[in-house]
Amino acid sequence: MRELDVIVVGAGFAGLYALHKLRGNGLAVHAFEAADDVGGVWHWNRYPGARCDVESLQYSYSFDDALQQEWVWSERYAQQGEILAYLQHVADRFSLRPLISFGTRVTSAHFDAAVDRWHVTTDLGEEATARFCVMASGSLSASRLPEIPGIETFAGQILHTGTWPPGGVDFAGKSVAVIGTGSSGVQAIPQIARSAEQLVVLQRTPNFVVPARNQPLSEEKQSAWKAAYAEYRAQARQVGTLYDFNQTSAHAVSAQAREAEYRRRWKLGGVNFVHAFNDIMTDPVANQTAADFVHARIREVVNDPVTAEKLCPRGYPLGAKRICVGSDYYETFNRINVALIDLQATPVTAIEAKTIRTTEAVFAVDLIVCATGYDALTGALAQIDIRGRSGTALSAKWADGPRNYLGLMTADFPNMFIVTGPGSPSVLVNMVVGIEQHIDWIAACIQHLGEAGATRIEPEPEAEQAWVQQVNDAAAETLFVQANSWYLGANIRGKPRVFMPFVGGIGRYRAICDEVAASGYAGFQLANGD
Ligand code: N01
Repeated sequence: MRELDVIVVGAGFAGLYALHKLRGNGLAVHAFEAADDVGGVWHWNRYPGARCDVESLQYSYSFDDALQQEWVWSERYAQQGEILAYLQHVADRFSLRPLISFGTRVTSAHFDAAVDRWHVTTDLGEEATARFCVMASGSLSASRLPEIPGIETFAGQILHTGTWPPGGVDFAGKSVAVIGTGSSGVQAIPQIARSAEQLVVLQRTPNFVVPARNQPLSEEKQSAWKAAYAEYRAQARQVGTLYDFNQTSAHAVSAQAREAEYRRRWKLGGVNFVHAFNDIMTDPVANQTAADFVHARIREVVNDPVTAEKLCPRGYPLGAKRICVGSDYYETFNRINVALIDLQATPVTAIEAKTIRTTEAVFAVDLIVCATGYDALTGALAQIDIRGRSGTALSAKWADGPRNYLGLMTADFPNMFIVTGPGSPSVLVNMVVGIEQHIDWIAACIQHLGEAGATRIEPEPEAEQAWVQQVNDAAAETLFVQANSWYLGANIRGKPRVFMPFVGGIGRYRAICDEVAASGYAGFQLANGD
């Protein structure tokens, strides 16, 4: 049995940095990773078109200046393969592979209060114990297949974008159905349409899709950015991703000026569009001006007016479901080999052998691609039998929502840290910035415990309660809560409806976490079990 200081679950962006940082602090650390290589979501999400929608120069580690200076990105938004190559490079450059058991899924983690240690088991029957557990198991890593009548009897191949086969898929000559039009579907649909014979897109809810305007990254842009990296990274620590944040209200300018600003951002491409005015995510009327602008662009691009109307999102604010960034997304619906089915108007009634039947039509299909998303933020943890000090399962404790303090820890589960999980800015900010902030905080916390002679740290229930309230209050001030999104757990039947990420921003969140640490870990109980 391995006897460690820290067990890390997962070897994606978070797990790799945790290994590097904690080993650097002199700790015996080891990671278990279900995949056969590093990469996390960038290992699994190999679907055609998969790329990041945060710019490459920002979606990368900042902890090592030589790394950020030497690594060369080829495009404005890196493709999955390039991000995976980057993470493989990081694993090799910092000699992290010997610290990882690949092809090994953690199945249980139980806290033994008699000795203040976590006891972990894996699907290969391995056992390990450690003083601390760092859950770097991903926010969007537990994929989910849709509940559609008869899908289990489909005679063709069923794929999920989040568990794509490593060898790729040949769509030539095939009739393909894509279910789901979130970020993954929006990226995959144009690519699949180019190679498949026929593509039918089954859309339940249209999303707002802004153009990516991806392009090769010029040497000049890359050099200029790298020369100013110190300054840019410092800014990113306060805002997550550097966008052009307009501090003006959408109401403060004329209709023409508003339109001009939306047009300017639409032309530049990317998530920057959402920051055109400072009240888009808080004021429904301001939000509607942005939504109207997108509707007009959809009608402009899509030739068939009926299809265009089906693609126009309605009934929820722009940005309240994660905005999608696409390349040729709306244009794809002008292709003669692509059909769009509005599942709200004409739901699927049956899937039989190799056909999909809706209330209106029947489609012959060889292959179904499910771009149907994830059990977000809590799903990966729920797959592990995690039991705390009192023996209670984490899933039982979180039955009414993921109660936690600072998103980092949860009462009754001492010495277990959660990286970019519920209660932290997590998926609302640049994930790499959020990950580095969390790992740095965790590393400093573990060091502090050593210096203080404490063997255990755990949130106080009152601090946890207050933090959950603060996270809820922050969300309630925004339009985020007005959509049936995975942020709220609305995509999973029976999941409690709680807005999970902290919307207050990474700068404010970082300040709160730093203040807690500086005050001797206010809101936490530190104890020595000797
Ligand atoms: O998943 P999603 P995703 N029948 O949950 C539909 C990140 N990401 O994998 O909205 C029919 O967003 C569902 O419909 P509805 C990013 O944070 C980033 O696309 O529930 N349809 C929805 O359309 C993103 O937000 C990048 O009505 C069903 C879709 O499936 C997150 O991952 C790329 C259905 C699921 O969309 C998740 O994105 C990819 C059913 N039974 C992902 N069940 C980039 O960086 C679900 N749907 C660019």
